[in-house]
Amino acid sequence: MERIHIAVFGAVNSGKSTLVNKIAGQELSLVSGQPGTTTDPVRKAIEIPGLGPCVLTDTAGYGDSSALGAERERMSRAAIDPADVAVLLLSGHPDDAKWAELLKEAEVPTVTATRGESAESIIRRIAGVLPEEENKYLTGDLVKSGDTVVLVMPQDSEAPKGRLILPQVQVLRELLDRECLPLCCVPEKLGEALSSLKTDPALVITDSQVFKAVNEKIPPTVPLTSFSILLAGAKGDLNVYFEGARAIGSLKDGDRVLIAEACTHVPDTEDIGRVKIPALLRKRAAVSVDIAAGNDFPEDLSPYSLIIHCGACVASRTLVRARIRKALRAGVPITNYGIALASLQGISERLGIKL
Ligand SMILES: Nc1nc2c(ncn2[C@@H]2O[C@H](COP(=O)(O)OP(=O)(O)OP(=O)(O)O)[C@@H](O)[C@H]2O)c(=O)[nH]1
Ligand SMILES: [Mg+2]
Repeated sequence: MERIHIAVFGAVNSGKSTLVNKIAGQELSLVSGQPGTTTDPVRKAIEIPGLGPCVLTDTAGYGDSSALGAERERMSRAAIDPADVAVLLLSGHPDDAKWAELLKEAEVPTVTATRGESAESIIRRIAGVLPEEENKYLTGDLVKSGDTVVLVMPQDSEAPKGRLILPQVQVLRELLDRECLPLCCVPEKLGEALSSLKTDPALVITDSQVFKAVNEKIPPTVPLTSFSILLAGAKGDLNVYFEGARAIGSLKDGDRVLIAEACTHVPDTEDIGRVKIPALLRKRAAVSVDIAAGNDFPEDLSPYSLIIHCGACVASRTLVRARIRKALRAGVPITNYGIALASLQGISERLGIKL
């Protein structure tokens, strides 16, 4: 289950931090009579009785006329996309209505509050506007109990020391829950893994960086997918991404492509988003590539001909879907790392993607 992201907005000095502390039942955020006490968004993972595991975000809000006011408001706006629910504290500020409208446009379920309302009452109303949780398997209907599934997981210099990355752990756990028989190997051992089996596996799931090599080693009748495509389906929208991948074919010299990464890991020389995808794109056309990492996602998407989003292993479904909506509204095609790689390596047919 993903944590519920709750973000509190309201005018400067209206009582946002007081409200946050009330909801949290503890002192998360500094309260003072001095306007502009909260500067950068304050985030904390907490357990809220009645809601469960949440991430509660206090913001600087709006209406701060000091030198940094506009920057603080920009940071507050960036807290809208990851929010599953917004609490808008109304205080009679002239911008209250504008923010109610912003939240509505972003399609974030919103609870309005006023000073002095009890935490219990606000929490009850938050629970009332939460969207129903879709609890679906990453592996969907690709596998069933008893199926052998081969997982190809390169452990190269990009892999973290001593552990597996989250999508691999999630898929592995899910296969165990679904009573499948997972067989893990590095790409170099795929041949041996396959020949150790009495029958072909029901599915091969690979890291998308080695799609091509894996595809060449497995029988054409064995279904093939990638960790990143499984995640893309669960967190984003595969149809939108497949449609977006078509735009790769029509990229022209001078076009701009936005690579959006949800995490802010240290860039590595073999980095997929910063190196591999741009290099493959540039084999097609002399495009320029911008990178947006973490919460940083451009307000204005109009300069871009294509957006390629990471697998979003650390980002919530809400954040990814908010970005997809923004891209669609701006008329900019959006796709995903795994699907872009499949398309760039000319093996999208193998994945059942019609481009
Ligand atoms: N009486 C009363 N005072 C409140 C209430 N909520 C906030 N205050 C007071 O209002 C002042 C501002 O409260 P904060 O919670 O820091 O407000 P904020 O919106 O987080 O302020 P900034 O971070 O500066 O934007 C403090 O002096 C609080 O004690 C309330 O419900 N009742
Ligand atoms: Mg505050």
